[in-house]
Amino acid sequence: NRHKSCVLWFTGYSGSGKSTLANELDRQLYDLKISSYVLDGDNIRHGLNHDLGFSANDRIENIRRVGEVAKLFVDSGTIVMTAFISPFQKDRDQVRQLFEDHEFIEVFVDCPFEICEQRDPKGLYRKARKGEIKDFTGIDSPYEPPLNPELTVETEKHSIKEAANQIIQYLGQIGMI
Ligand code: GGZ
Repeated sequence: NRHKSCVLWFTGYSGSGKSTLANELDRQLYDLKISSYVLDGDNIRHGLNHDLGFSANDRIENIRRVGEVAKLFVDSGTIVMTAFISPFQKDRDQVRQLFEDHEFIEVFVDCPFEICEQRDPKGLYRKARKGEIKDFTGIDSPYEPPLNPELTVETEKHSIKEAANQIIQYLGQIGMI
């Protein structure tokens, strides 16, 4: 299939559904015979960025490197999805600068903080509340919601399939796929 390439830059709290959504989209794009790839903590923080933690400076460097890697994927003709909290607007804006206007699609995975904390899929919020993890996003480390995202998906109100469909529809509308 002929398609352009871009980065879908997901941002949102831990537990908001970024990785789940990115992986669902990856599957749907595969069915459409479109080459895609997911960058997330599993393949980046355990490898390339294993030297980085969760201080503000380490998060800044994490996002900077992910942006550069995402650019390589876009250059290779892939639709790349990044699933990182990416809590700071300034850093997301700096990554945006690496791309052509149509290539960078900021997707706000919007889920109320209280719901993310209730979901607590990995028990990390509980640990953070007990003080066993520090600098936890939304507890003792800030999250800046996007000011002007291309897309917002509400994962409290919609299923992952519905949110993925919304994004596929958007990619169709802008002529990306
Ligand atoms: C936030 C943390 C922290 C702290 C470990 N704060 O739900 P998860 O587990 O899989 O997603 C979270 C992930 C966040 O890493 P990112 O690379 O996305 O963060 S950033 O973009 O801010 O650099 C969570 C886990 O790592 N985790 N400690 N202190 N999340």
